[in-house]
Amino acid sequence: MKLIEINVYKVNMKMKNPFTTSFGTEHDRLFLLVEIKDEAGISGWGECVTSEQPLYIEEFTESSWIMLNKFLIPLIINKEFNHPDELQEIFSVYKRNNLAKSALDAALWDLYAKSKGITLAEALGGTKTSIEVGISLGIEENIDNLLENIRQKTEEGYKRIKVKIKPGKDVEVVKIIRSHFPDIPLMVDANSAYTLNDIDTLKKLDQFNLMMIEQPLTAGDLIDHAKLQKELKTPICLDESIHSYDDARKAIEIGSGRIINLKIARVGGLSQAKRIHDLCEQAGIPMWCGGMLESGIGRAHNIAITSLANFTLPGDTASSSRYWHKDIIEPEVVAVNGSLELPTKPGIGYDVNREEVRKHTIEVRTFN
Ligand code: OSB
Ligand code: MG
Repeated sequence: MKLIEINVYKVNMKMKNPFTTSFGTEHDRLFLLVEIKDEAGISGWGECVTSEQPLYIEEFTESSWIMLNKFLIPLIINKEFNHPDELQEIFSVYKRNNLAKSALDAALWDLYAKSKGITLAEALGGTKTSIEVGISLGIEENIDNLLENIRQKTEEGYKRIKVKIKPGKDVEVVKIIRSHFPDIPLMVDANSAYTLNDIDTLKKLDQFNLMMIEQPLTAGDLIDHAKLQKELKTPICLDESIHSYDDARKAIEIGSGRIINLKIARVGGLSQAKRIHDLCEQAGIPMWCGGMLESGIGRAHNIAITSLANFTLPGDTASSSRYWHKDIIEPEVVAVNGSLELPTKPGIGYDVNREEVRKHTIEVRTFN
């Protein structure tokens, strides 16, 4: 594959409903898409899942725009590649910026699978033909709204409900949820909002039979997470803490958690995601694929990686209609009764609706 053209699209899409976490509220998604074309005229697509502000991670849409245009794309434009894994060494000259790197990695994986005539899932070594899907619900000011959301999503068949918590909106909220829904598969996500000083509050969550507590402490706090896990019965699931294979290896070694939420972008792309998958499989660490409020393009990559065997827990790959009035892929992603069929067409397996992409695009950069 010779990468003869790369387009970067800055896109703004209005979300159907605002989404609130311990770090803030998102109303719109301002993110990037990358399209890589080879000499055969095939296009591979990837999504840079940044937000406008660096609240979840240090990268943000404008920083990734610069990272891609000024540093990463010049390293690969007009170069020949046999396999997407080859990007790893080339990109390693620049530190971190995993979300930007991942967008190119994902696009090259799509291009690679399309040029081989196989699905992205097959290219990655995935074996499942359908996957189980959970849903992530934001913090609500009004508890009745949250209860109503949970009721609806449970009725739609989602296989796991995740609710966001933060200090002051935790134990009482979960207690009320459990009093209405004693048996649903339920978990919470703190997005790094606590410290070890909150250990008594976090311990109180043990009584609610939660599947896991996601990322209670700050990213990088592997040692404190290990201390906390020793005090909790509920498994800790790591999200923000895992940026690389070595983070996962160290977390597993010292017992920082018992589950990993793998986000392709956060670890720098599919090549790394696959390595971490294999490590977790060997270590007996269950995993699931987390979401970043993606458009259909990012979601398609999430669906493909979830076809690997060790994604044993339901992921965040909910239906397109949960996020968007109209998605930018065709067909849209539809979970039926909490399950999704893997697409069967080559590459990401969904067509990019260029007209919809155009409607949301505010700036494009073309390299050739
Ligand atoms: O922590 O998993 C998270 C969204 C944006 C940033 C971080 C997170 C999330 C979600 C939403 O939980 C998952 C989704 O439905 O895409
Ligand atoms: Mg999370």
